[in-house]
Amino acid sequence: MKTENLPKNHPRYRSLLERHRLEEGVRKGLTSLQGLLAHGRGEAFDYLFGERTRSWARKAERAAAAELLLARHPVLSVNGNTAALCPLEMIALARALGCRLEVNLFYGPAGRRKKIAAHFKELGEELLGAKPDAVLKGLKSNRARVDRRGIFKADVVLVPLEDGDRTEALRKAGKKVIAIDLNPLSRTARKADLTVVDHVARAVPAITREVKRFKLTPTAKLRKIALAFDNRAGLRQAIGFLSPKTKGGGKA
Ligand code: PTJ
Repeated sequence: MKTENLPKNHPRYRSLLERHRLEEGVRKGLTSLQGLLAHGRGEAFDYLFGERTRSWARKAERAAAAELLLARHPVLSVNGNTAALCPLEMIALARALGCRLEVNLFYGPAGRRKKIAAHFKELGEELLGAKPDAVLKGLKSNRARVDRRGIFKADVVLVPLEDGDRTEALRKAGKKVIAIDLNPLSRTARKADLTVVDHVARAVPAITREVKRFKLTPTAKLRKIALAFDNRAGLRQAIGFLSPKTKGGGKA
């Protein structure tokens, strides 16, 4: 079915549209098949959260904006799912911050990085990472291959829909990691410095709005906001929200 033929009055229109975008992403060689499975898991969490940005996520998005504005060299990482779901939103955030986007993938084939870079170029943005020229230590996957001008040099990296290994490697390399992950129990969520437990398509524009709102905010105030943020408390809140629903079902 074409995007324009999706029934706009369908109660699950948003979800249909996203699935359609990802399907298109796979067809264009941007998104991996595994990305579809990962999205399914994310959707299940989002369903339980009522498909809206909850209070813990709003706080995390505010703190993420402060961290990104305080950073010397922030970089936003792009994978196959974000390339299909919210490329314009990722570009808008990079422009609000005046920083670069870098494609970084877990799954092959090698040509997918170039396809994602070409997709962003069509949308008016040059991505880093199509021709990686540096290696992030401690990682065996494709994700180790980074750009010297981007993730390699970054002090703060935004990693939407991530696997825990890279989060750990980035932290070991002395970088601050901001993750966007709907699963508050995931290794990424627990390993990141700051975790936004929200749908990436809502989280990225929310962070952009906060960045714009903070543009004239003094550095000292931004530091205060970033320091006051308690990642563990946010994760506990998200897990607690799920607990009555998951524990209530009788004997396992
Ligand atoms: O394009 P690649 O090769 O870099 O691969 C990207 C995926 C996402 C396939 C890869 O990184 C992967 O396998 O990730 P995981 O380990 O499945 O983790 C993805 C996490 O993102 C899971 O915890 C999901 O719950 C979560 N997630 C999925 N969809 C969304 C999401 N979080 C926020 N917004 C979503 N839309």
